[in-house]
Amino acid sequence: MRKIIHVDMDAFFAAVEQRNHPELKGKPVIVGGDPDKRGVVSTCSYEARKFGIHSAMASSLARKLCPQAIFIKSNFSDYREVSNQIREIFFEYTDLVEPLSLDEAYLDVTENKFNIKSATIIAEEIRTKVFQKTQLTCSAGVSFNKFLAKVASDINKPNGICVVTPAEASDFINKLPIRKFYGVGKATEKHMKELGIHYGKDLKLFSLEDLVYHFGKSGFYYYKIAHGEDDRPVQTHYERKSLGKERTYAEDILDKELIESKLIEISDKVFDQLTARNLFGNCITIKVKYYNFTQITRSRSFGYLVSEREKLSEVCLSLLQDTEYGRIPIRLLGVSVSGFDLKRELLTEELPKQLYFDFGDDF
Ligand code: TTP
Ligand code: MG
Repeated sequence: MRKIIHVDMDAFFAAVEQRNHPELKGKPVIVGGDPDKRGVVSTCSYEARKFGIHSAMASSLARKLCPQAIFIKSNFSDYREVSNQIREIFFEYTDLVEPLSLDEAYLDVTENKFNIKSATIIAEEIRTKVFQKTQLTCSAGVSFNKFLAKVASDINKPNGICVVTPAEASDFINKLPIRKFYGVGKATEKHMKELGIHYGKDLKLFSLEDLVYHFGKSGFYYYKIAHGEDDRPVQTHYERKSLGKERTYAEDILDKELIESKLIEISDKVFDQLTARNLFGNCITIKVKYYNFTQITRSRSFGYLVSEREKLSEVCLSLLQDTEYGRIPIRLLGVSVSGFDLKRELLTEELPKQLYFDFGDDF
């Protein structure tokens, strides 16, 4: 059985800002978009969370909830520096490190460089070293698979640790509110609650067939995690699955031509980044968020890799035809390309297959 640790920094961007500007300590600090320019909150200090503020909330709403909050622009080079420091600490213990973002990673410490038997001891050592090195706190989850370790790291946040042993797993899952299950977002939570699923124990009552019936492919995942099963290894070489860009505009846009030109702008940026990475994909997705925050995605797949700038923008524009643009004001546009694993030989082959589907929220 594996020994997995999930480490996640506490209020990461905000904590770095409070460390770098001691006058901000103990205060509600919000990192992210300007409330006057329709930005969104990247994260906020725990002092700000007491007011109900959270990541991805409109900054203007955050300011309403807590007028005394201090807004700070993000400083990515500072966050990257800390991120590198904590990764160095992880690598002292194992090479099996899978970073999920700047502030979190999975570690497989089944075998480790100090031959320490207890993953809990390693997690505590890491937390101590992270604090000594960065003056920042983190939280850790320790368990025998990624799913449980990830959920556990959130349980005693901030500056906490939670260990879920094989013997405790079943009870732990029984009591877990379904929103805490990694991968269950707002929409799925609502759907589950309608089915009477509030805690892990309720999810366990559903058969695999039932869950697939209600949730499609994700049903397999929900079934497995409800039973504490997750055999995904800690992946050290993460392969990029998609590349995308999106833009939120200072003012909602209704004008059709303007929207089209904005979309081409994004499409060109994405194309530049793909070219820089020598990547081409066969699936193109656009995302449109309307003024009222409802959002849709439209996708198209090809039997070959799209390798031309004009083709990419042309497909984006044609996908746009299937949205309410020009009728409903738009606040955000996005373009993403995926499906990089088609063989290179297919680069120029023409149209053997065309699929069309709507991803709903899963951009
Ligand atoms: P999280 O680990 O999700 O959040 P956090 O570290 O701020 O707070 P905690 O873990 O204690 O709950 O994300 C890490 C950083 O990623 C966060 O500090 C800012 C950034 N981020 C965004 O920019 N936008 C987002 O929507 C989220 C969730 C995070
Ligand atoms: Mg965090």
